[in-house]
Amino acid sequence: MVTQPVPFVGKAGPKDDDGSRKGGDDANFETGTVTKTRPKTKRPNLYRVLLLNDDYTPMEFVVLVLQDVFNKSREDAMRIMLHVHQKGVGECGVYPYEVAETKVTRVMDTARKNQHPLQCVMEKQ
Ligand code: TYC
Repeated sequence: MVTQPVPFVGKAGPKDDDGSRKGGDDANFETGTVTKTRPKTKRPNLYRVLLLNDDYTPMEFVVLVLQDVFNKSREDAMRIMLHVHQKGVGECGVYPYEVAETKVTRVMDTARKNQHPLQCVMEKQ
């Protein structure tokens, strides 16, 4: 685990389940400095995966892709497909970079194999 020293700022910061403050106090008696050490957690950048409308891909194919690649229920898949059909673009989900990239690739690969022009893109949220 990577840790980073953070200035001790009194009664602030996140609590553990038992209500106590996270991390222990690390006193440096040479400098008289008190720091807290906490695990360095990074929130991943998130990406929206979008489907684009076209005039040729069958509705049923789009619904099956949404169920298979994005784990949507039949009802949600139908709703998203109709939204894309009517508005031109729609969100299938929001994921960390590599997950989003894999889903885009799966959609594009299955569309190409079935000779449909369906387009799927990702954008930073
Ligand atoms: N517009 C297509 C049709 O009428 C259906 C469709 C929906 C295509 C969503 C792509 O992302 C899409 N057959």
